[in-house]
Amino acid sequence: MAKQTAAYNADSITVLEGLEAVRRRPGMYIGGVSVSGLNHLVYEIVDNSVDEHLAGHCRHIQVVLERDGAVTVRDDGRGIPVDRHQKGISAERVIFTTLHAGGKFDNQAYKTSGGLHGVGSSVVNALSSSLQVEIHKDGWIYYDRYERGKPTVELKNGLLPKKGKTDRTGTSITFVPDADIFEKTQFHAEAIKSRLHETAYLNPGLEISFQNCREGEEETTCYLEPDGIRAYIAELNHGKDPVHPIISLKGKSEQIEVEAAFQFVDTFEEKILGYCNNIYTSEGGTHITGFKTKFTQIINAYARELGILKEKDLNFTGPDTRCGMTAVLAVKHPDPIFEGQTKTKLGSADGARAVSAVAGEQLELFFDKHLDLLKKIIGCAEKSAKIRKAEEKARTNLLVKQKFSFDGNGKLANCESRDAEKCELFIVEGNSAGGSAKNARNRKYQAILPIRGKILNVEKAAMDKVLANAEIKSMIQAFGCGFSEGFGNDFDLSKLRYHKIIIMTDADVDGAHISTLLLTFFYRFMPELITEGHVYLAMPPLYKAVPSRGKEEYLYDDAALEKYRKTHRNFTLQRYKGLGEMDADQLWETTLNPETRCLKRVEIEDARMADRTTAILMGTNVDSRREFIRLHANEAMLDV
Ligand code: TSJ
Repeated sequence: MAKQTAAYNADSITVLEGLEAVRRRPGMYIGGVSVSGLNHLVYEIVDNSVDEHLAGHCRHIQVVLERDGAVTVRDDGRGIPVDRHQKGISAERVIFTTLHAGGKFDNQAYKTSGGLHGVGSSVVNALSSSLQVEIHKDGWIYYDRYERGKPTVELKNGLLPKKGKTDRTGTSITFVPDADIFEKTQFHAEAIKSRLHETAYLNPGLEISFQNCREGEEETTCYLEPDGIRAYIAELNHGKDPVHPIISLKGKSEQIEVEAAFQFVDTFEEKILGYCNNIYTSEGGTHITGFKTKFTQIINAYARELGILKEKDLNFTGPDTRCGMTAVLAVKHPDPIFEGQTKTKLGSADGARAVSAVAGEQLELFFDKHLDLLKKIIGCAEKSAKIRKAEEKARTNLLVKQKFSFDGNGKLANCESRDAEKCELFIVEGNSAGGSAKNARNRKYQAILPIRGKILNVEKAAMDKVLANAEIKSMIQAFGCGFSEGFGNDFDLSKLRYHKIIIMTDADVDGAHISTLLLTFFYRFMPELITEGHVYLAMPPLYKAVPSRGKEEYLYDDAALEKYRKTHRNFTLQRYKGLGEMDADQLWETTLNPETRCLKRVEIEDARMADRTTAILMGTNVDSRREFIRLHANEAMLDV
């Protein structure tokens, strides 16, 4: 009998067709085949162990990046059921070969506990060149193995083979991502660590260890956060000036468990992270709105009661009351509905009622006892309202000006087309390069906005300074979609006039710095621009190689130069120091022409990590920046 025959009954044929569909269109199941999709495989598997923890049976999860490129996830839970399932084969087989609910197009992700387990594990199996399972259960060690989703182990009587005795219980999965599917198969260790830490914050009492065994990266880290989301707030506010000690609350209403922690810091930012059943709800949802509405209501009520708001005064706005707030809101819902483009928006209406009820009751109890603290928080709202009013004035002036001069201050060389989808805006460092770009471009679809030297670092500047900055004003005007920060949200992506915004700077340290400043500005004021994939970096060539015979060639990085050296002997090399050194034809061919140029799209894999890194690198705290640079110095490429 052939080795795999046991797996092929009528059921498993449809099963394998299902997994084949995953392999044909992996993006539909894991979002994409770049590094973030790759990391997603790990999260899918870890989530199963977290479910086992939520069911009350698992205290320790271990994640190991193996030296050979595999990853192992191990837990000390009850072990995946191995008994014969109704289809006559081991339940474990069913879990790894059946497409479960929880795909991108299902209404709900998964239930808190006792519900669906193994969600996504068949997807991981389909996308792995090999996947091994080891289950410790009932005194035995069971094992199974798959290649590209197909079992390679023969069942005996429909049951898994045993490979020895054990005195513990648990599940261990080791898999190798399929190089035929993924662009790269190297997991992003920092992103995985960040995600594991987040999981530890959300599950106090769960210990998650991370081990990197890859050559040159060896490390072991352990995440255990008994203080839960309070400790999470402490991390999020690390390096900032807190206005008061962290406040947290907890309760249950309509079967929904609600937990929240928050702390105001001396910034103008509002940062509220929402979770439902351990899933980060990046698109927000009812739990967030319930919390916000209640919080604003309570602050206004107290402010009136204390006479801080007089009869003639208007209420604080919602954003006023949250100015400087960092909050984490975690709910456990028995049967949540997820909505939105990426199914990361909590839609369940009872979510708002439950959070509002729990937060309302608990906050009143707390503030009644801690008036000093309450006054500090109202102080933040007062400060915000004052700046908002000044702001509104500045904004009206800006909008009036914008109406009368469509193209801003005249530096923008706009394109002829108004078809935003086809239009591109190049933000070019320096007037001289800007001039060449204006001559070189395709006037129909390519607009050029030259900016002078270093723009303002928005991470360090106050709002009114940011809005007064000429470079920033001309960008806001050129994009056409407003901006969002602090007070009110005027940003409207549908008004964006260019679907590609391309940063074009010299390939040197100053150029990199200018790119960073621009990205910081976009990230803080128009994050959708980045998350929706509209921001690009132009890649001007570093060298031009002219061989004694044959065609000249542009080389875009040092790796390309190395390769060129191997295949060519006699050639002269021209190193481009700046965009200004290229004539219009060269600029067109290397950087502007959509047929021949090279662009990098800016992506954010982990918004939480990006946010922290932005604060560290561009903010005012010098010590944490120095520490970050010390830790990451060996990853940097130096310009010499
Ligand atoms: F999904 C998976 F297969 F990929 C996977 C599952 C991966 C890993 C690393 C762990 C797990 C997993 C599953 N850990 N623990 C469990 N537990 C169960 O599946 C389980 C055990 C016992 C019972 C029971 O009712 O006795 C029920 C379940 C769902």
